[in-house]
Amino acid sequence: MIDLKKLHDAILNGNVKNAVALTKQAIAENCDPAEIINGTMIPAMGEVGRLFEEEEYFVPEMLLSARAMKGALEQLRPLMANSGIEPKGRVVIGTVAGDLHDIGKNLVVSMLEGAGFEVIDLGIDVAPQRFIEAINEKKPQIVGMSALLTVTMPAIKNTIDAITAAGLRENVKIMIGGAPVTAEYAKQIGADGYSRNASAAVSVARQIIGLDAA
Ligand code: B1M
Repeated sequence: MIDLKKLHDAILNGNVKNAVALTKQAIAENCDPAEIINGTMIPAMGEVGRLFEEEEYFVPEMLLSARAMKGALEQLRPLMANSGIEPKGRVVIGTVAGDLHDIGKNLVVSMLEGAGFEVIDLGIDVAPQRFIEAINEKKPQIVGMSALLTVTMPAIKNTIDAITAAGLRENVKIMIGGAPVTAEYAKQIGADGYSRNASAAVSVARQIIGLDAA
Protein backbone atom coordinates (compact mmCIF):
# COMPACT_ATOMS: atom_id res chain seq x y z
CA MET A 1 0.00 0.00 0.00
CA ILE A 2 1.39 3.38 -1.04
CA ASP A 3 2.61 5.88 1.53
CA LEU A 4 1.51 9.26 0.11
CA LYS A 5 4.05 10.98 2.36
CA LYS A 6 6.68 9.65 -0.08
CA LEU A 7 4.92 11.44 -2.93
CA HIS A 8 4.79 14.60 -0.81
CA ASP A 9 8.54 14.32 -0.20
CA ALA A 10 9.34 13.54 -3.84
CA ILE A 11 7.67 16.83 -4.83
CA LEU A 12 9.28 18.70 -1.96
CA ASN A 13 12.70 17.35 -2.99
CA GLY A 14 12.07 17.99 -6.67
CA ASN A 15 12.48 14.32 -7.59
CA VAL A 16 10.49 14.02 -10.83
CA LYS A 17 11.20 10.34 -11.34
CA ASN A 18 9.93 9.33 -7.92
CA ALA A 19 6.99 11.74 -8.06
CA VAL A 20 5.83 10.21 -11.35
CA ALA A 21 6.40 6.61 -10.21
CA LEU A 22 4.59 7.15 -6.89
CA THR A 23 1.65 8.87 -8.60
CA LYS A 24 1.37 5.94 -11.01
CA GLN A 25 1.39 3.60 -8.03
CA ALA A 26 -1.28 5.64 -6.24
CA ILE A 27 -3.47 5.51 -9.36
CA ALA A 28 -2.93 1.75 -9.70
CA GLU A 29 -4.02 1.39 -6.09
CA ASN A 30 -7.20 3.38 -6.82
CA CYS A 31 -6.38 6.32 -4.56
CA ASP A 32 -8.82 9.19 -5.00
CA PRO A 33 -7.23 11.77 -7.38
CA ALA A 34 -8.73 14.64 -5.35
CA GLU A 35 -7.10 13.26 -2.22
CA ILE A 36 -3.76 12.85 -4.01
CA ILE A 37 -3.86 16.42 -5.31
CA ASN A 38 -5.46 18.28 -2.40
CA GLY A 39 -4.17 16.14 0.45
CA THR A 40 -0.64 15.49 -0.76
CA MET A 41 0.59 17.43 -3.77
CA ILE A 42 -0.73 20.95 -3.03
CA PRO A 43 0.49 20.82 0.60
CA ALA A 44 3.94 19.82 -0.74
CA MET A 45 4.00 22.96 -2.90
CA GLY A 46 2.85 24.98 0.12
CA GLU A 47 5.84 23.62 2.00
CA VAL A 48 8.11 24.59 -0.92
CA GLY A 49 6.74 28.14 -0.62
CA ARG A 50 7.41 28.17 3.11
CA LEU A 51 11.01 27.01 2.62
CA PHE A 52 11.48 29.68 -0.06
CA GLU A 53 10.23 32.35 2.33
CA GLU A 54 12.64 31.08 4.98
CA GLU A 55 15.47 31.19 2.45
CA GLU A 56 16.12 27.47 2.71
CA TYR A 57 14.93 27.07 -0.88
CA PHE A 58 15.80 29.32 -3.79
CA VAL A 59 14.41 29.59 -7.34
CA PRO A 60 16.24 26.45 -8.63
CA GLU A 61 14.68 24.31 -5.86
CA MET A 62 11.25 25.82 -6.56
CA LEU A 63 11.70 24.98 -10.24
CA LEU A 64 12.62 21.37 -9.49
CA SER A 65 9.61 20.96 -7.22
CA ALA A 66 7.39 22.54 -9.87
CA ARG A 67 8.74 20.04 -12.41
CA ALA A 68 8.01 17.13 -10.07
CA MET A 69 4.52 18.50 -9.39
CA LYS A 70 3.83 18.86 -13.11
CA GLY A 71 5.10 15.34 -13.84
CA ALA A 72 2.81 13.94 -11.17
CA LEU A 73 -0.17 16.01 -12.34
CA GLU A 74 0.31 14.75 -15.91
CA GLN A 75 -0.36 11.23 -14.65
CA LEU A 76 -3.61 12.34 -13.04
CA ARG A 77 -4.84 14.42 -15.96
CA PRO A 78 -6.58 11.56 -17.83
CA LEU A 79 -8.53 10.74 -14.67
CA MET A 80 -9.78 14.32 -14.48
CA ALA A 81 -10.79 14.40 -18.16
CA ASN A 82 -14.40 13.71 -18.89
CA SER A 83 -14.68 12.89 -22.58
CA GLY A 84 -17.75 12.37 -24.67
CA ILE A 85 -20.05 14.84 -22.96
CA GLU A 86 -21.68 17.89 -24.48
CA PRO A 87 -19.42 20.96 -23.87
CA LYS A 88 -20.82 23.12 -21.07
CA GLY A 89 -19.22 26.25 -22.45
CA ARG A 90 -15.93 27.60 -23.75
CA VAL A 91 -13.26 29.12 -21.53
CA VAL A 92 -10.19 31.09 -22.56
CA ILE A 93 -7.70 31.08 -19.71
CA GLY A 94 -4.18 32.28 -19.00
CA THR A 95 -1.72 33.46 -16.40
CA VAL A 96 -1.53 37.24 -16.67
CA ALA A 97 1.32 39.36 -18.04
CA GLY A 98 4.56 39.18 -16.09
CA ASP A 99 3.60 36.01 -14.23
CA LEU A 100 5.19 32.63 -15.00
CA HIS A 101 3.32 30.45 -12.47
CA ASP A 102 1.10 27.89 -14.13
CA ILE A 103 0.60 24.89 -11.87
CA GLY A 104 -2.58 26.22 -10.25
CA LYS A 105 -3.90 27.49 -13.57
CA ASN A 106 -3.22 24.07 -15.14
CA LEU A 107 -5.19 22.43 -12.33
CA VAL A 108 -8.08 24.79 -12.99
CA VAL A 109 -7.87 23.84 -16.70
CA SER A 110 -7.99 20.12 -15.86
CA MET A 111 -10.94 20.55 -13.50
CA LEU A 112 -12.88 22.63 -16.03
CA GLU A 113 -12.16 20.10 -18.78
CA GLY A 114 -13.19 17.32 -16.45
CA ALA A 115 -16.46 19.14 -15.83
CA GLY A 116 -17.17 19.32 -19.56
CA PHE A 117 -15.91 22.80 -20.48
CA GLU A 118 -13.90 23.35 -23.65
CA VAL A 119 -10.76 25.17 -22.52
CA ILE A 120 -8.36 27.22 -24.61
CA ASP A 121 -5.23 27.66 -22.53
CA LEU A 122 -3.14 30.68 -23.54
CA GLY A 123 -0.33 29.71 -21.16
CA ILE A 124 1.73 32.04 -19.02
CA ASP A 125 2.70 35.74 -19.22
CA VAL A 126 -0.34 36.48 -21.36
CA ALA A 127 -0.58 40.09 -22.49
CA PRO A 128 -4.03 41.79 -22.54
CA GLN A 129 -3.91 41.89 -26.36
CA ARG A 130 -3.61 38.10 -26.53
CA PHE A 131 -6.71 37.71 -24.36
CA ILE A 132 -8.51 40.12 -26.69
CA GLU A 133 -7.42 38.22 -29.81
CA ALA A 134 -8.56 34.94 -28.26
CA ILE A 135 -11.96 36.42 -27.34
CA ASN A 136 -12.39 37.58 -30.94
CA GLU A 137 -11.25 34.27 -32.42
CA LYS A 138 -12.69 31.71 -30.02
CA LYS A 139 -15.83 33.47 -28.78
CA PRO A 140 -15.64 32.06 -25.25
CA GLN A 141 -18.38 32.55 -22.66
CA ILE A 142 -15.74 32.83 -19.92
CA VAL A 143 -12.29 34.38 -19.65
CA GLY A 144 -10.19 33.06 -16.77
CA MET A 145 -7.13 34.80 -15.39
CA SER A 146 -4.63 33.54 -12.85
CA ALA A 147 -2.03 35.55 -10.91
CA LEU A 148 0.33 34.23 -8.25
CA LEU A 149 2.34 37.34 -7.48
CA THR A 150 1.17 40.41 -5.63
CA VAL A 151 2.94 42.48 -8.28
CA THR A 152 1.08 40.82 -11.16
CA MET A 153 -2.41 41.18 -9.65
CA PRO A 154 -2.81 44.63 -11.27
CA ALA A 155 -2.32 42.90 -14.65
CA ILE A 156 -5.72 41.29 -14.09
CA LYS A 157 -7.33 44.71 -13.82
CA ASN A 158 -5.33 45.98 -16.82
CA THR A 159 -6.58 43.04 -18.85
CA ILE A 160 -10.20 43.62 -17.82
CA ASP A 161 -9.81 47.30 -18.70
CA ALA A 162 -8.34 46.39 -22.09
CA ILE A 163 -11.21 43.95 -22.77
CA THR A 164 -13.67 46.72 -21.87
CA ALA A 165 -11.86 49.26 -24.06
CA ALA A 166 -12.01 46.77 -26.96
CA GLY A 167 -15.80 46.70 -26.58
CA LEU A 168 -15.81 43.01 -25.61
CA ARG A 169 -16.66 43.16 -21.91
CA GLU A 170 -20.36 42.44 -22.45
CA ASN A 171 -19.51 39.33 -24.50
CA VAL A 172 -17.73 37.43 -21.73
CA LYS A 173 -17.88 36.62 -18.04
CA ILE A 174 -14.58 37.00 -16.23
CA MET A 175 -13.35 34.63 -13.54
CA ILE A 176 -10.13 35.19 -11.63
CA GLY A 177 -8.00 33.37 -9.07
CA GLY A 178 -4.54 32.71 -7.70
CA ALA A 179 -3.01 32.75 -4.23
CA PRO A 180 -2.93 36.54 -3.60
CA VAL A 181 -6.33 37.17 -5.24
CA THR A 182 -9.40 37.64 -3.04
CA ALA A 183 -13.15 37.83 -3.58
CA GLU A 184 -13.00 41.45 -2.47
CA TYR A 185 -10.36 42.28 -5.08
CA ALA A 186 -12.40 40.51 -7.76
CA LYS A 187 -15.41 42.65 -6.89
CA GLN A 188 -13.35 45.81 -6.75
CA ILE A 189 -11.94 45.35 -10.27
CA GLY A 190 -15.24 44.24 -11.81
CA ALA A 191 -14.64 40.52 -12.33
CA ASP A 192 -17.76 38.33 -12.42
CA GLY A 193 -16.35 35.50 -10.35
CA TYR A 194 -13.53 34.48 -8.06
CA SER A 195 -12.53 31.08 -6.81
CA ARG A 196 -10.08 30.07 -4.16
CA ASN A 197 -9.18 26.71 -5.68
CA ALA A 198 -9.54 24.56 -8.76
CA SER A 199 -12.64 22.63 -7.75
CA ALA A 200 -14.49 25.78 -6.69
CA ALA A 201 -13.55 27.20 -10.11
CA VAL A 202 -15.94 24.71 -11.72
CA SER A 203 -18.89 25.82 -9.54
CA VAL A 204 -18.07 29.48 -10.16
CA ALA A 205 -17.81 28.91 -13.93
CA ARG A 206 -21.18 27.16 -13.97
CA GLN A 207 -22.78 29.92 -11.90
CA ILE A 208 -21.53 32.88 -13.90
CA ILE A 209 -22.89 31.49 -17.15
CA GLY A 210 -26.18 30.57 -15.54
CA LEU A 211 -25.88 26.76 -15.53
CA ASP A 212 -26.35 26.77 -11.75
CA ALA A 213 -28.02 29.23 -9.40
CA ALA A 214 -25.59 31.49 -7.53
CO1 B1M B 1 7.09 31.53 -7.22
N1 B1M B 1 6.36 32.63 -5.79
N2 B1M B 1 8.21 33.00 -7.81
N3 B1M B 1 7.82 30.26 -8.46
N4 B1M B 1 6.19 30.18 -6.24
C1 B1M B 1 5.28 32.07 -4.98
C2 B1M B 1 3.92 32.39 -5.61
C3 B1M B 1 5.51 32.77 -3.58
C4 B1M B 1 4.23 32.90 -2.74
C5 B1M B 1 6.64 32.03 -2.81
C6 B1M B 1 6.87 32.62 -1.44
O1 B1M B 1 7.50 33.64 -1.31
N5 B1M B 1 6.33 31.99 -0.41
C7 B1M B 1 6.10 34.15 -4.04
C8 B1M B 1 5.07 35.26 -4.32
C9 B1M B 1 4.99 36.30 -3.23
C10 B1M B 1 3.96 37.31 -3.59
O2 B1M B 1 4.05 38.00 -4.56
N6 B1M B 1 2.93 37.39 -2.77
C11 B1M B 1 6.86 33.76 -5.30
C12 B1M B 1 7.93 34.50 -5.86
C13 B1M B 1 8.40 35.68 -5.05
C14 B1M B 1 8.53 34.16 -7.10
C15 B1M B 1 9.64 34.90 -7.83
C16 B1M B 1 9.52 36.43 -7.84
C17 B1M B 1 10.97 34.41 -7.21
C18 B1M B 1 12.21 35.09 -7.73
O3 B1M B 1 12.51 35.02 -8.90
N7 B1M B 1 12.91 35.74 -6.84
C19 B1M B 1 9.53 34.31 -9.27
C20 B1M B 1 8.56 35.12 -10.14
C21 B1M B 1 8.55 34.64 -11.56
C22 B1M B 1 7.40 35.26 -12.34
O4 B1M B 1 6.29 34.74 -12.29
N8 B1M B 1 7.66 36.35 -13.03
C23 B1M B 1 8.94 32.97 -8.97
C24 B1M B 1 9.18 31.85 -9.75
C25 B1M B 1 8.69 30.59 -9.50
C26 B1M B 1 9.06 29.35 -10.30
C27 B1M B 1 9.16 29.63 -11.80
C28 B1M B 1 10.42 28.87 -9.81
C29 B1M B 1 7.97 28.34 -9.85
C30 B1M B 1 6.72 28.29 -10.78
C31 B1M B 1 6.79 27.15 -11.77
C32 B1M B 1 5.47 26.98 -12.49
O5 B1M B 1 4.40 27.36 -12.05
N9 B1M B 1 5.58 26.37 -13.62
C33 B1M B 1 7.49 28.94 -8.54
C34 B1M B 1 6.73 28.23 -7.56
C35 B1M B 1 6.61 26.73 -7.78
C36 B1M B 1 6.14 28.86 -6.45
C37 B1M B 1 5.36 28.23 -5.26
C38 B1M B 1 6.42 27.56 -4.37
C39 B1M B 1 4.29 27.22 -5.60
C40 B1M B 1 3.20 27.73 -6.54
C41 B1M B 1 2.28 26.57 -6.86
O6 B1M B 1 2.42 25.93 -7.89
N10 B1M B 1 1.39 26.25 -5.90
C42 B1M B 1 4.69 29.51 -4.59
C43 B1M B 1 4.49 29.36 -3.10
C44 B1M B 1 3.08 28.91 -2.73
O7 B1M B 1 2.17 28.94 -3.51
N11 B1M B 1 2.92 28.54 -1.49
C45 B1M B 1 5.47 30.60 -5.18
C46 B1M B 1 0.48 25.09 -6.03
C47 B1M B 1 -0.77 25.47 -6.82
C48 B1M B 1 -1.68 24.25 -6.97
O8 B1M B 1 -1.45 26.47 -6.10
O9 B1M B 1 -0.93 28.25 -7.81
O10 B1M B 1 -2.08 28.85 -5.62
P1 B1M B 1 -1.85 27.91 -6.71
O11 B1M B 1 -3.26 27.60 -7.44
C49 B1M B 1 -4.44 27.30 -6.73
C50 B1M B 1 -5.28 28.52 -6.37
O12 B1M B 1 -4.54 29.71 -6.24
C51 B1M B 1 -6.34 28.57 -7.42
O13 B1M B 1 -6.54 27.20 -7.75
C52 B1M B 1 -5.29 26.52 -7.72
C53 B1M B 1 -5.51 25.08 -7.37
O14 B1M B 1 -6.20 24.91 -6.17
N12 B1M B 1 -6.12 29.28 -8.67
C54 B1M B 1 -7.19 29.68 -9.42
C55 B1M B 1 -5.01 29.60 -9.35
N13 B1M B 1 -5.30 30.21 -10.49
C56 B1M B 1 -6.63 30.26 -10.57
C57 B1M B 1 -7.47 30.77 -11.57
C58 B1M B 1 -8.86 30.69 -11.37
C59 B1M B 1 -9.39 30.11 -10.22
C60 B1M B 1 -8.57 29.59 -9.24
O15 B1M B 1 -9.75 31.14 -12.26
C61 B1M B 1 -9.33 31.56 -13.53
